[in-house]
Amino acid sequence: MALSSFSLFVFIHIALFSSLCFAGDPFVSYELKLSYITASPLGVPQQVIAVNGKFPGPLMNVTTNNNVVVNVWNELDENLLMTWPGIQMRHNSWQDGVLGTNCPIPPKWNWTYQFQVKDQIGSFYYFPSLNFQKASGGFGPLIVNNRDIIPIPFSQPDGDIVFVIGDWYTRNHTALREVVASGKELGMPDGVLINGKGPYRYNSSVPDGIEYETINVDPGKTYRIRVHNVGISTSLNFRVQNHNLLLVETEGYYAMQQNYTSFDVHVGQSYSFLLTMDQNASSDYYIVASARFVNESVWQRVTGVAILHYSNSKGPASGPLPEPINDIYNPWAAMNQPRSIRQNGSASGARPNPQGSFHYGQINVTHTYVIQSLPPVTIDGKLRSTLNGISFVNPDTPIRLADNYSVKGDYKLDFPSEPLARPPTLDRSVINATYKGFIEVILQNNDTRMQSFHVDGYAFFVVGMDFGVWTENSRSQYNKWDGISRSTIEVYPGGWTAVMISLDNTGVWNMRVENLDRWYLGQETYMKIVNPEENGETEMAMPSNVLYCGALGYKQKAQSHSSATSILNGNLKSFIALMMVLFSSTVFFT
Ligand SMILES: *[C@@H]1O[C@H](CO)[C@@H](O)[C@H](O)[C@H]1NC(C)=O
Ligand SMILES: *[C@@H]1O[C@H](CO)[C@@H](O)[C@H](O)[C@H]1NC(C)=O
Ligand SMILES: *[C@@H]1O[C@H](CO)[C@@H](O)[C@H](O)[C@H]1NC(C)=O
Ligand SMILES: *[C@@H]1O[C@H](CO)[C@@H](O)[C@H](O)[C@H]1NC(C)=O
Ligand SMILES: *[C@@H]1O[C@H](CO)[C@@H](O)[C@H](O)[C@H]1NC(C)=O
Ligand SMILES: *[C@@H]1O[C@H](CO)[C@@H](O)[C@H](O)[C@H]1NC(C)=O
Ligand SMILES: *[C@@H]1O[C@H](CO)[C@@H](O)[C@H](O)[C@H]1NC(C)=O
Ligand SMILES: *[C@@H]1O[C@H](CO)[C@@H](O)[C@H](O)[C@H]1NC(C)=O
Ligand SMILES: *[C@@H]1O[C@H](CO)[C@@H](O)[C@H](O)[C@H]1NC(C)=O
Ligand SMILES: *[C@@H]1O[C@H](CO)[C@@H](O)[C@H](O)[C@H]1NC(C)=O
Ligand SMILES: *[C@@H]1O[C@H](CO)[C@@H](O)[C@H](O)[C@H]1NC(C)=O
Ligand SMILES: CC(=O)N[C@H]1CO[C@H](CO)[C@@H](O)[C@@H]1O
Repeated sequence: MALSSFSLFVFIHIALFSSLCFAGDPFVSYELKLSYITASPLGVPQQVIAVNGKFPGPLMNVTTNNNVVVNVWNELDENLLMTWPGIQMRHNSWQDGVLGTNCPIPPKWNWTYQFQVKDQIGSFYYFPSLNFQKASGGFGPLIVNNRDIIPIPFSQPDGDIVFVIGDWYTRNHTALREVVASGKELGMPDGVLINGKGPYRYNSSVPDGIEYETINVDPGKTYRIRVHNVGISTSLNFRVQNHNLLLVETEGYYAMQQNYTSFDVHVGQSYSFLLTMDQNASSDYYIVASARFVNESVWQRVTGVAILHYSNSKGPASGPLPEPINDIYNPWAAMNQPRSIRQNGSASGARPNPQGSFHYGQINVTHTYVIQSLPPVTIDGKLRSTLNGISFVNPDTPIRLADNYSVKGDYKLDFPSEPLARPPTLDRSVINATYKGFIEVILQNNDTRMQSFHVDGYAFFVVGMDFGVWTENSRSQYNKWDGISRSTIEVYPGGWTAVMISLDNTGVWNMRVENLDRWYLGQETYMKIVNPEENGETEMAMPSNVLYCGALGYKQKAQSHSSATSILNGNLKSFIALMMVLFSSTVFFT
């Protein structure tokens, strides 16, 4: 009793103190505990990573400009970092949760992230970024709602339904990462999960007794469905039998609304669609997420099936699954789908002004980067994957921490602007990007598989996509008017995608191939963006709870979890420290 009221007292003071930095926007708090559970999503018992005992993890449901405080507890037996792709963390890469920005949270420790979802709306997810853990779970959805005063470009839906989909193996993440590290391909997944559950038994090829997802709906209503591909490496075609998917949002930006009968969701991507219950409910309907851009007759088991159940349904779904668009052997036709996604420039985004008021097509490019993926190669006797011939090695000390304490030789600012004519190497090369620059990034996929490319801290404009090798002439086909903004984009094998990024967010930002097997082998780098002028638009200060590691590991104090007394002592110490800070800042400002 005394302890909890004391903790509350401390918490209020922390909130007060923090609000000095965060201009009065509301705080929302979450506790996320990551632990192992045994689950059998495909009928085979296996080790799964749960969040607060749930798989997938709970929804984080926040609103534009909220200050989000997330206390992450690592109850695993290995290091952990939680990352939030698409959340832009303005000037605050300290909270991004990847090895170049944060020291890992050791087993049995907790660490509190604090970030503002400044000027953002949309559908996102969180996941553990280290050690291939995402292959065992630890992920969950994150929604940033619009503020009440900001209109949305469609009628208020009758409900909100999240689909967390992804390929899945019955082997655990330690087994899978050993396969990848030993230089082998993972091979065909064992299935696709929808919200952590296996396929409905649509025919006898599906084993009996698997738990499947059922979505209950009412006839005539329209729901906003949010679809996230949290899988390892498989592109998925998502479709709902007899229903259209009206695309409305890609990773935080409103798209021109268009109907699709099925939609390709690549690894790491998020979309919102409106789904209208306009059928006669003669039966339930299948919801399908099936492997794409593979030999689908061989990969048949890599299919997730859930059930859409109208409250007036007259019986179970039966018969064959709805077909995906039959164009995989004509990839040019398949590429028409991502090319058809356009930004709705007249819709309000997170702010009342229209999303399209920033005319990116008229801004002069300050630098062009051509970033090429190649199939994995052997470097120093180990299989590694590369970008521009460099297989990234994470610095021992996170980059901005190393900068702050003048740690030498931690990383290099020499990531090349185009592929190098030299043998592939392992290196710590980071892009030296220019603050306020406007860059063009060409992603050239010379690997044999579909890849998703992701940038932390930013959304980029997707301006072009085609097959073959990009040349300067390719610019003539760029979309300079209504290219969609987003943070994760597919790059077709044997093709390229061009994006433009306005470098207005200081910090160190991860750029990676989201396909976990390739990322794990080094297909990533960082952009370092520093404002050379101290004009207030600089990075946020390092957080007071920053973890130290690498060359600065000696500075890290042990975290005590032994007894209530030591927690009380810890709180007492931080309370006194906070009072001192409050006191001194009061003195300073008055
Ligand atoms: C999420 O928050 C929004 C706005 O506060 C609310 O309307 C909605 O019901 C919440 N969703 C869930 C699933 O809690
Ligand atoms: C760990 O959790 C405790 C209890 O909620 C909290 O007081 C403490 O600040 C957390 N530690 C870190 C490093 O965030
Ligand atoms: C674009 O947004 C406007 C403003 O909210 C909306 O009225 C319009 O229907 C949207 N257009 C499309 C094609 O989505
Ligand atoms: C993970 O997989 C490995 C290899 O199959 C196995 O030895 C290990 O017991 C598994 N771990 C757990 C906790 O299931
Ligand atoms: C999308 O399809 C639905 C029927 O499922 C229809 O009512 C709606 O008008 C279509 N919208 C557009 C923009 O084509
Ligand atoms: C419901 O619609 C299906 C086609 O979508 C049709 O085959 C069936 O006859 C309809 N059933 C009723 C009861 O109207
Ligand atoms: C898909 O695999 C089957 C079985 O191995 C093979 O017969 C077929 O030719 C393959 N299709 C393509 C397009 O590669
Ligand atoms: C099960 O369904 C799949 C896809 O709809 C089909 O290819 C396969 O032949 C079916 N298998 C059986 C045993 O009916
Ligand atoms: C872009 O560059 C062109 C030619 O180099 C120049 O004339 C123009 O003023 C520049 N535009 C802007 C907005 O800086
Ligand atoms: C990084 O770029 C800045 C200019 O933007 C330049 O002053 C600095 O020397 C560069 N650093 C390195 C190591 O190339
Ligand atoms: C190091 O971090 C502290 C606290 O954030 C800050 O005051 C100081 O300016 C930083 N020093 C450098 C060299 O970045
Ligand atoms: C899959 C792919 O794009 N392969 C290409 C890689 O680049 C060489 C030449 O640079 C092409 O010949 C391959 O077709």
